[in-house]
Amino acid sequence: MKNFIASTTAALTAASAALAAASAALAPTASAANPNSPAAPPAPPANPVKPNIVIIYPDDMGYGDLGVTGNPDIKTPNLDRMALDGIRFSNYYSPSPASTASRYGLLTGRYPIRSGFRWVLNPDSPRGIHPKEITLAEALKARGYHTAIYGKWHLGTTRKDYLPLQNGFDEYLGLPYSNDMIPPKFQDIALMNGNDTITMNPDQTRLTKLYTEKAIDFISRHKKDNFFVYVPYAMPHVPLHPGKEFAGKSKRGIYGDVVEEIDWGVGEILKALKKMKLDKNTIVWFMSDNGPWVLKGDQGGSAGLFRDGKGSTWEGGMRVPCFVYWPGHIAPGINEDIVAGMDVYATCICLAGGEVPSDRPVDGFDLRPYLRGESGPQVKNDTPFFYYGLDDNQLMAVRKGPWKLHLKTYSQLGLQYFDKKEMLLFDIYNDPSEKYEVSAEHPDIVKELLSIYEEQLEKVKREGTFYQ
Ligand SMILES: [Ca+2]
Repeated sequence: MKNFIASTTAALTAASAALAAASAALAPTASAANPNSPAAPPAPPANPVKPNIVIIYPDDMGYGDLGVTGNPDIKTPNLDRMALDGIRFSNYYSPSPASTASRYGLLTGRYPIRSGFRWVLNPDSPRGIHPKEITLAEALKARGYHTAIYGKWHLGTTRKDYLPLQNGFDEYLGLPYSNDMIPPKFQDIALMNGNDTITMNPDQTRLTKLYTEKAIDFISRHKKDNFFVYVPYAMPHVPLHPGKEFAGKSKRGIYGDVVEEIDWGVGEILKALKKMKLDKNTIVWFMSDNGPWVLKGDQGGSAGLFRDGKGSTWEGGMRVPCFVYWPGHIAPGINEDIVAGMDVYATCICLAGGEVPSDRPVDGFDLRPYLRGESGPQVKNDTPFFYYGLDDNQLMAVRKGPWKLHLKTYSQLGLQYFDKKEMLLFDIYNDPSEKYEVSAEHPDIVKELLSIYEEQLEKVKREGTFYQ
């Protein structure tokens, strides 16, 4: 298979200048907010139309990898503050337990089964994001936003059509797929600028800082206009390469070093927004693309109290940190309702004053009521969440309210839980760790969820993909 990137003329550009303009690491600071404060925040005003939008999307960060989500050793003061001063969605699901499919869900608002390609694209995979998809960047561009992505793309590389500039982004700089798809197992990896290659096999210790600085530079160039910046950091996906200011600093070893550097990057972006007086007109989202690579031992993250990790549709594969920050415009607190990456798509389009595409199935919901402090099943019409996994986006499980029914399971760790029993029911609110299998006690719930599962299989098959 022809590789578009490998065939692109290497055009060495001024990326090194961006690298050189490094700023000092933020010193860890105590959280400004008290999580136990009983005082109810004043009701925020209605969400104004057209805020700037920033989405920060690290790779393979687990639910349990941050101070605010219970990690005792990794210092994340900026993310902790963002979570406590913003909304923390404690029942947020990534669209998939794997990278490509997760990014597809985030950027199209659609379950990854609709993509027409497998869940993880290799550098030579013939398919990529279909030109008929309306990405979040395209939808926002149509509303007058300047758009940029700095980081991991992973939605196709073998045709120019698949790359970010042809999918709504004005600017791109980054590795176009996972940072472990490198020699000797894979061919050389490109650091791309737009459609061109800057260099091959870049020094990965510079990536987190580079992406952060590019994002801030883009914001500063568009501070008088609306902008959308998407920062899918390459890490903490292995191989782990902390910048030199962070290497060897964390108690949690090299994994902690890279997470602490990402925390620094988030802090720099928030600080820059404030300095440019854009913080009250910019909504910032932070989510991981999927659960941690627990099989990597101390080089992988922690899913906290959730079972298993990335690749699996156990909670550890898809329940990840999700914070949204927008001072003065959202009601800070914890929201326990079920939300997912596809909802971020719909919400951002609505915030921009646009309309979610109606000529295709879109699975995301507009979460603006949650941003205003509302909650409850009415916001999403009590819609079930579907867990798509394994290597061709199979429907594995369904959740509605507290109940989750697994029809198929897979373990990253190769473990066979519950004696290979096929249908497993859990009460996720009471049993978030999926320890107590209760299908025998609730045959009526099993029946209801099984029927929802079968309906979804049929519906999605009927609706098809742009590749059919
Ligand atoms: Ca990932």
